[in-house]
Amino acid sequence: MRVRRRRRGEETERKREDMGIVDEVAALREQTLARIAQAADTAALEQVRIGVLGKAGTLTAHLRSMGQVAKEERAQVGKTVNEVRSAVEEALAARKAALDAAELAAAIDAAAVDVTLPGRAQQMGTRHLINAITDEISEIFLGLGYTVAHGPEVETDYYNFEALNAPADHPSRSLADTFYVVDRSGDAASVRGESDVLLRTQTSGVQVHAMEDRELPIYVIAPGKVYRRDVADPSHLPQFHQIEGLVVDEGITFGDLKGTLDYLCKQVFGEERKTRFRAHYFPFTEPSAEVDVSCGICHGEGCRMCKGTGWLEILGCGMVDPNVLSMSGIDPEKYSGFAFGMGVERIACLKYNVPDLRMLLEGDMRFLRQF
Ligand code: 2NL
Repeated sequence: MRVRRRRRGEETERKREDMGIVDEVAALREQTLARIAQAADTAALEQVRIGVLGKAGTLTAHLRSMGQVAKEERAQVGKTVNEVRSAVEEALAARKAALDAAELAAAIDAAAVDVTLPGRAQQMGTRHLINAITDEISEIFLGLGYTVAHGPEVETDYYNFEALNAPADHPSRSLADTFYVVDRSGDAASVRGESDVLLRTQTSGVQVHAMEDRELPIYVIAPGKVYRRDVADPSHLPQFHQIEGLVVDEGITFGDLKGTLDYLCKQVFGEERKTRFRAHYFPFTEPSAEVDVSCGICHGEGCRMCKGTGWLEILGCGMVDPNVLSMSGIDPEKYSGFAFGMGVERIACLKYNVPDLRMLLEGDMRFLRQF
């Protein structure tokens, strides 16, 4: 702010100074308008406004010093300063409106989604072959009047082995073949495999529960996951799926067993396929048999698929041992029955010529989509 001395004899000098403000303010106007035009964004524009019109602004200083301008010139100088202020305020407002609009447009552009870009394809899953086969076989038995039963995957030794006539020294009961559930105390007997609790090695336990709990006759199948201590290779998995079936009624014969399983094989593999029953041994059935279906590749001639035999082994079966019936409270003099068990992975691989059971566990969509 200029400090004016009011000494006599300096009138002419002062007048010249006062009128100089008009030129200064005019120059400030041009300079400010140019800076406003050049402000690149609203922040830079605000800096120009503060520098000119703020508390310590250059034009504000001129306004404040009006009191020191001589009366005669005050009107003209004041008018000029006010005109410059109006011009600067107008220019600021116009530039701010333009910059606001540009910044909003830029923000909208930056946030825009290009709806014309191609989308990312969603990987769709598909029903697993094991579930498809389980459902297919369940439907076949539902059509014959059976019901479908489920039970726990963690079973007691009694339901998995004892009630099925498996002797205490049967190899399947060993630590090497069955996953025993060690109790949480780390009990020594449990660690030695004398635990009473295990991961079921077959779904037979479900059927033992059915024999204990249900009214006779019984026509039931038990599909589900089972566990065995095997290392995975082309024909073994430590965890797989099984479907067992059990019939207990008056007058059931081996002929009923043969007719039922022959029908099953023709439904699953095709009407032209033949079956054969080979004598076998299971602790829970007597007599017992293994069932083969004629090879679908060579139709019995012998090929790589059937290892030259013309036959593919698909399941085990037999007439329920009378001892098994009586352990579950059923009178073997009045009732007889048959039972069977099959591996779902094995059936799936035989039906679709899959060379390795492990392919069913890999979750490779290129493989799974084929079925
Ligand atoms: C096989 C053979 C079989 C059974 C399972 C069974 C169940 C009860 C009573 C008698 Cl409750 N038997 N089940 C019978 C014969 C064979 O499975 O090779 N499975 C993969």
